[in-house]
Amino acid sequence: MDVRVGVIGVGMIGQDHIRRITQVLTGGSVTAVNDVDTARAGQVAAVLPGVGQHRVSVHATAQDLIADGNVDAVLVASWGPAHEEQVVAAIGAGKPVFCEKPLAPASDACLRIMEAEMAAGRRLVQVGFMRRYDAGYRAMKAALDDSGIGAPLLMHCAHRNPSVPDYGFTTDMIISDSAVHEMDIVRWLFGEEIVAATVLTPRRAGQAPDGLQDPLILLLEMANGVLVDDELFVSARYGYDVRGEVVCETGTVALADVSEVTVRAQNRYGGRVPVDWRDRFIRAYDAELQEWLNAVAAGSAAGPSSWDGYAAAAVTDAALEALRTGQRTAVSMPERPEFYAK
Ligand code: NAD
Ligand code: ISE
Repeated sequence: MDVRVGVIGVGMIGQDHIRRITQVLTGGSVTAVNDVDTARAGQVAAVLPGVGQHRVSVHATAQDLIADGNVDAVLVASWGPAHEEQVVAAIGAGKPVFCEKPLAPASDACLRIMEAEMAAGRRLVQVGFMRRYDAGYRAMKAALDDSGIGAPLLMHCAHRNPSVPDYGFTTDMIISDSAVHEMDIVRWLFGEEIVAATVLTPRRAGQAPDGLQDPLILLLEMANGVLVDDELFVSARYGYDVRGEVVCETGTVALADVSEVTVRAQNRYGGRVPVDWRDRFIRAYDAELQEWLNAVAAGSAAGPSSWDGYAAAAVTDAALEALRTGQRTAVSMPERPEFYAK
């Protein structure tokens, strides 16, 4: 039988995940939705197939959805500050939960999620760090693990969005919502924790929305000495562009451009720049959610854990402090609990 999924938050990514569960992946069906925007929840549910005679339920609260007997597992795609309460409630009900990143915008909330999960006695949470499933980053990790080009020394990253959503996207969110992807992917690529963060504020782009300090440069220091520079530019206009190049002792490894073809004509050549994150990481989202459905069906857990969500949030805390003070800020983190052993 399919895993019956209840989706909390049916905005951009909630709807995209519903599309993939319903039309692309195997082994899952959406049986219930909830959103604080009840009209939106109703519109989304109205066009879903449901399961057999059972129409998709629209719940007034996240708690009602989690308690629904037709929901085996919960997908949280609401705004970051709402994640803690919803994930902890799903854990309390003993239901596996896929939570979009960030697990929570600050580390104390992530710690409470970990405590709830450890008290439940088994892993129930997968965090939506989809870059770990991207073919480019996987090939980059394989090249690094192969060690044919020596030890990694530094990494250059760029994370450019064409624009920000029209609800109040803040400078802090460039760190907690956007840079959190690089915080996770470098932990995964290098198998090391991040120990310090510094934030630099270059000249501000004229087209940046009022009050937004855009772009930013984030410097991350890894425990093994690797230094990561991350350019974050969320109103870059021209497209969605995620770049990465690792410099090792005797070679480099970089993400390739992702255009399917390049066209040469009239003494020029060019390719396609992705429109947005849905476009750029479409296969990675498919892969992460298929792995989640498979794990739920098997009664196991996979993918990025609450510890990974927590570790990224601890770096976020340090980076936000660095943004406020202009100072290099150490990351404060306890030992990784045995429960989350690698
Ligand atoms: P969005 O604003 O388009 O959608 C969020 C939806 O959640 C809205 O419909 C809103 O009404 C609803 N919502 C807010 N608080 C709620 C609550 N307490 N209970 C129920 N519903 C609530 O935002 P989005 O872009 O879809 O982002 C949602 C989450 O997904 C965020 O955590 C974001 O960081 C994450 N996200 C991840 C990726 C990725 O690449 N992995 C991409 C985009 C967004
Ligand atoms: C968004 O929430 C995402 O997660 C996207 O992947 C990222 O590129 C964007 O900057 C975030 O706002």
